[in-house]
Amino acid sequence: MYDMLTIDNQQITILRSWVEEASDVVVIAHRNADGDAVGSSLAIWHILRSMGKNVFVVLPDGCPYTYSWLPGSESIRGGERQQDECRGLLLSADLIIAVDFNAPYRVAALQEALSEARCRKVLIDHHENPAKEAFNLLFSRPEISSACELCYWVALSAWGPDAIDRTVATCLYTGIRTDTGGLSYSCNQPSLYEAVAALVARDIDPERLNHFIVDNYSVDRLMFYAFAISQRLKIFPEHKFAYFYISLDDQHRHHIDSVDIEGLVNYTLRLQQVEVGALIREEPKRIKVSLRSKFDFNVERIASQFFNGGGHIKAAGGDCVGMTMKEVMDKVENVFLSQTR
Ligand SMILES: [Mn+2]
Repeated sequence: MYDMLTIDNQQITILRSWVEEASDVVVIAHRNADGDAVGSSLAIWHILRSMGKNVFVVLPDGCPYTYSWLPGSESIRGGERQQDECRGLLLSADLIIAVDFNAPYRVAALQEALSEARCRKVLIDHHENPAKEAFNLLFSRPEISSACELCYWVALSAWGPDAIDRTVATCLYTGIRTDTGGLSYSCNQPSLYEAVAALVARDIDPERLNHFIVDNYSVDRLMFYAFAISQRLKIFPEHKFAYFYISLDDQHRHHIDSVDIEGLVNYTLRLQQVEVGALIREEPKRIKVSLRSKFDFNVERIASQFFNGGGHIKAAGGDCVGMTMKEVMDKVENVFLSQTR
């Protein structure tokens, strides 16, 4: 027997009719887009385009170069230079579909336009604690691996298997692959493997895709990781905790940008003694804190309680504004060295 993911039928009926009635649709995902954000927004874009919709993907800071090989990525709007265009698209849309984020603040500079837009807004997401008041229809499933997996089940329920062609499957597989670290976390639900099997059956060549998704480091990025691991990692074995701290200067000296730092935090969990890891990263206007955990420690709670953020039980993040790197390091140490596990 297959373990399909059940999606509420009434909600699917509403989604189908709203899409049918709309002609201009905007699909939007969070700032610092990752594979799941790019994959899920492009998948929805391809599906709606096939239906003849006038549809745009808007990402607050554009498509990260690491996913510029995904089909349709060249059409993505976003970034500093296209901000006015993105605002205009949001404000004049008939329907907005938000994927892979749970609250308007996660689209940064586009938050106001997203909130001000008067059209119907649909959320398809897997983060904890969605801002229910900001959306008219919510497919919110925190137990699901990725927005891409959820989009698969929603699209299958709404438009049937034919809506998911090889191109859509490529986008969806990419997000599932990245958000589960290659099926190594958020991977306890049988429905995940059903979705992956169905996508692989669309002839997507996962081996080849994995090279694009994973084996894409620049030399600078690899050398930066070597530097970070040898010079910017603090380990507290007695507290089962470790963290990286990366300044803007570190980033400039190694010629890397924020996309290149994604994933560094996961190296903390590679340590046998470590059960919770963090990455503190300086950005021009804030200091970002990313958190990861093994087993049952809830970093989502820590992110929302101490760092104005949120996310998932085992992967979450937030930030500190108006604090120095040293102050954030002290705060992180205070928070985690006092937690019992
Ligand atoms: Mn995601």
